[in-house]
Order: sequence, then structure tokens, then C-alpha cells
Amino acid sequence: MSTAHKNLSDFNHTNIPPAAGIRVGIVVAEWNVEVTAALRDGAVKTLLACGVTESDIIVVYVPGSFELTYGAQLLCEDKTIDTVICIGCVIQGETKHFDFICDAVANGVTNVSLKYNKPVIFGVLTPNTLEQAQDRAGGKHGNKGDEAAVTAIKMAQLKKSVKTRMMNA
Ligand code: DLZ
Repeated sequence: MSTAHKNLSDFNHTNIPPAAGIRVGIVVAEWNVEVTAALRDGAVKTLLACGVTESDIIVVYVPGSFELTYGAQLLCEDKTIDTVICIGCVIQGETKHFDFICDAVANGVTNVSLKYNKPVIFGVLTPNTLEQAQDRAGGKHGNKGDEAAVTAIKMAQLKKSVKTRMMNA
């Protein structure tokens, strides 16, 4: 489960499909903004590097990770958007808040994805400390925003290729 042995920005081992024409929504939680802004920047940079055009990247903001699901739903309702990336950072605290938020977002992202039949990507860090978050937001373990962007491209292209195959069958 841990990312300690995997750099989140290393994609040399995978084939990234062409991304031109894919329209991507990004929902960013403003809680722990120094981390989520770095994740957002990583995601946008990677999308552009893979061929997504700037006008095909739509970024919206929600107060905290708990609200990511609703933000994702709003973007999924836009028929022009192919895939949505949820970006957040929930840091373990002394209360059970962490568990409630993480469970809600993980379940919410899955539900929205299935309800709208669109890939909704879990670009949410759930570290014990701020330092662990920074290590995964452009630090020594790479940037989870990069990983989320590549996942969004792969899943959007998977949907397109399966649809095309079904139409030609
Ligand atoms: C309240 C709260 C707490 C304690 N911690 C975090 C956090 O670490 N990361 C995060 O994204 N949001 C946190 N929030 C805010 C909740 O996600 C939510 O915005 C509020 O509970 C209001 O619904």
C-alpha cells in the first residue's frame, strides 16, 4: 500500500496513451492548500505534457476533501468532461475526523464514477504528517498529482477504446 518504494512521478514502465482531445475536470480541496496546490500543479503540468490542451482543463475548488465528491458530481454532469480528478490532503489528527473524511471521499468518488459512467480519480493524500504529504506532493516520493493525471488519461482512453470496440462489433 505504501508509496515509499514507488516514485509517484515515474511512468517509464507504463505506456501513456495519446491525450489530445480529452477534457479533464479537476476538483481541488482548499484544506492543506500548500499541499493540494502542489498536487494540482503536478496534475496540470502532466496533463499538458501528455497532450491535453489548456482549454480542456477545468479547475474548480471546494473547501475540504469532504466536499470533493459533490464537486466531482457537478463536473460529471457536464457532458463535455471525460474524466474528473479529485485532489485533497487529509492529515491524520487526534480525532476520528480523519476516518470519516477518508471513508466518505473514497466511497463518494467510487459512487460518482459509477453513477456517471466516467473515470473519477482519487488524487487524495492520507498521510500521518504534513512532512509525509510534502514528500508526495513534489518531494522525495514524487507527486501524486502526476500519478492522478496519468491515471485519468489512461481511464478516459480505456472508456473510448471499449466504446469504439463495441460500436464496431
Ligand atoms: C474539518 C477538516 C479536518 C479536521 N481536516 C481536514 C483535512 O485534513 N483535510 C481536508 O481536506 N479537510 C479537512 N477538514 C475539512 C472537511 O473536509 C470539510 O471541509 C468540513 O468538515 C466541512 O464539511
